[in-house]
Amino acid sequence: MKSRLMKTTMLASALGMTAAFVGSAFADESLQDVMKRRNLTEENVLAAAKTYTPTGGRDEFLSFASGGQYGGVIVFGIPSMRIIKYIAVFNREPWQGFGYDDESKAILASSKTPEGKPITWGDTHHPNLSKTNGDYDGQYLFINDKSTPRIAVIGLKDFETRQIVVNPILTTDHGGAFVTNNTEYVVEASQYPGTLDRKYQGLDKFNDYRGGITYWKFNRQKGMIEPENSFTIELPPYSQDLTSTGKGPSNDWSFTNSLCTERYVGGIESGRPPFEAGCSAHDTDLLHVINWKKAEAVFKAGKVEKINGMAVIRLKTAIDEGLLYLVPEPKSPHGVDVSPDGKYVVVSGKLDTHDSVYDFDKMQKLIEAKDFAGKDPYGIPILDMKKSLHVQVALGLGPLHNQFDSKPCIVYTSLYVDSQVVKWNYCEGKVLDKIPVFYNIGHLMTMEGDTEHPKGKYLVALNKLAIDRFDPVGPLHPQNEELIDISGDKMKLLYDMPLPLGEPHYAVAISLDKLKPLVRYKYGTNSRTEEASPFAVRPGSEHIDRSPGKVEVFGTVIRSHYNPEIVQAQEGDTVIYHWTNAERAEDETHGFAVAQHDVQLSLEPGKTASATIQNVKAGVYPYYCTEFCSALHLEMEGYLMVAPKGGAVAQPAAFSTGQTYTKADFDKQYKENLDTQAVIDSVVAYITSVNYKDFPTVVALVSDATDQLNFAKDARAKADDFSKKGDWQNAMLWANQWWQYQVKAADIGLRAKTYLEQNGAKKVK
Ligand code: CUK
Ligand code: CUA
Repeated sequence: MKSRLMKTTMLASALGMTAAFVGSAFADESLQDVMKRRNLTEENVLAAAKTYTPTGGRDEFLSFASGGQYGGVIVFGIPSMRIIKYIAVFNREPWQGFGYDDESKAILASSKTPEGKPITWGDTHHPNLSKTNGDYDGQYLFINDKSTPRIAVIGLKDFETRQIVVNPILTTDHGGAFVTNNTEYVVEASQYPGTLDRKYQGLDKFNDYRGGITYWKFNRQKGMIEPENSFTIELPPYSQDLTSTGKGPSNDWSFTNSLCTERYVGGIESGRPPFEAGCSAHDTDLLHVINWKKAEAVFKAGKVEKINGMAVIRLKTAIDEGLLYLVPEPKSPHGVDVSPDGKYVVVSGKLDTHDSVYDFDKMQKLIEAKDFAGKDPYGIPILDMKKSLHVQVALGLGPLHNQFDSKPCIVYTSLYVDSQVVKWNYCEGKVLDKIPVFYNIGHLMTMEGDTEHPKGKYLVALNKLAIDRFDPVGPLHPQNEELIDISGDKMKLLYDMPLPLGEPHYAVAISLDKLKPLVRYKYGTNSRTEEASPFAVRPGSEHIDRSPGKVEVFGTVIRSHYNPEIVQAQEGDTVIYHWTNAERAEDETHGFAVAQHDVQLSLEPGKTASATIQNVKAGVYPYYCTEFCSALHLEMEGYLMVAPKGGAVAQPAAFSTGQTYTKADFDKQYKENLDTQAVIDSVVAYITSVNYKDFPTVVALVSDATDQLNFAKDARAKADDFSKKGDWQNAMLWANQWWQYQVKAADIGLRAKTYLEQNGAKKVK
């Protein structure tokens, strides 16, 4: 044991020497020297200082970006632009065990298509946060999958996906996930028209195809969408696009635009002009103006038709009940965004150089007076565009998306073709500033910029192309997310962040102080449902249940062993492992992989997760921990032993290290353990001499160290017992195990001591 410690010390000093040697080239430079050597301007250095976060520092905001084809969500900090987490949603993600443990497999299984097809990816576009009175509350995140019309619910206690609902009547969705002001509904609008019953119907009947907008009822207490309390409004086959929900005076309304009211069907292979030609033929498309509060009442009154189990308000009902209107919008529009005060609806026409600002009050008056400019082919009343508009402002080429500032009347719009962000005043219709971005920006995001109280400060440009911005890595480039300072009159570019996993579309950012994530799970939690797992066991009550054809393991993991470590089975058995991580220490995650099997669990402190292996083949399969959790991580292992059918199950041979221990060996180890205890006692004396109870982080560390010391006490008692019997072999083993627990306790104790010293702990009497 001693030699192992000495080796470590030698290694550390060797590394220290190497680092000093390599670093001497510019370790002594001044700031001016560095600026000169790296060719940095003062502005560069200022930008760096605005984003740099010293070790242990925190961000002001946390951002959730959709991952596009990655199928999940990307979490990064602002202003540091450090990626903090990838959240698996519609995709399998082995690091988090998502789609690998039985608990999350159940979530992915529930997200099959109505026809029963399992899908292991998603095309995520629009994340949105739960809101209370129009502002983010930090409880839940929602996101859509465009490719298979689905909405996912992510809990922000542990940043994990907890539910996926599948839309049974739409072909695709794009105008989701948007959230009403008190998270009553999560909105999902279709994109490409289809048949609501999902049956075949020829393209000659395209005008009979339909779109729809689904209002998924969210139960905040359960943290779940309730499909039985959700409904869809049938819409014409106009290729609905983005949606924005109302605020303040427009609270009860939602707005969904459309990109192909031409209802054009391409067919380039048979000589027809392509979709893009026909779908951009008209100068205007149509914005859907929907009273969802009224629709809810219509749904509750039962004026719906069930299609594939979904309650549908048919078009005719929607028209008769006065909950659906249209207003022309130029031209092949994309972004639609309701202003923070809820009075204006800002629409970007991709093929128009203008943004159009609609006045909600004017539209209401037209609706009340039944002052319509006409009807569409499906009988939906159309409001007059001019009479509905507040102002139109020429911004540049390819306006896409809009986000609001904390300053009144200020909005930012992305210009895809121009590769610019434009800052303008939507009350007065004035352009204020423009900044180039690299390149071809899609969405943009300001802090809490789609709520009733945007926070301003920063803007992130979510650029579609990076081209020459980063170190080349082949034809597939990362995306380029650019951080822009918007606190002054002029926008200032601060930072380029390469994002090399999927393509974010929209992103949302929330003040860090609104989030209250867990440090550890309550002991034995199924993290995917946040409920107590029926498979959790406490240390000391681990067991293996056997029945014909089945071996079920109820085990625990703690540094650095599994209990049980040897599992015997027979060929053809189903083997089920349930592991509970008995650690309480922050960040002490263990993994669980079974060699040559598709099994990889992530076991965070307190979590219970399961893995089922069906029809095991005869063989020797080590299982091991996949997180480097302690000095003896590599020894955190076990064996799944699968005997051939009818073959005998052999027990491990009697213990032998190939060395016979003597009393002298044992006494030597015993003394070392007592010396180690003296070191631990001195650390404990320091900790208890200061006001450690004022530091929750330290309190948690102390409780974990106390656990380890109790385990050490048990091991010491066993060592004592065996030594009394003169069984030096077992006595020595338990003395070693005692020392293992001591080392863990010492490690935690020293971490607590460092924390206290760095955070100004004070002596107590
Ligand atoms: S969309 Cu991709 S840039 Cu799906 Cu909101 Cu506009
Ligand atoms: Cu547990 Cu490595």
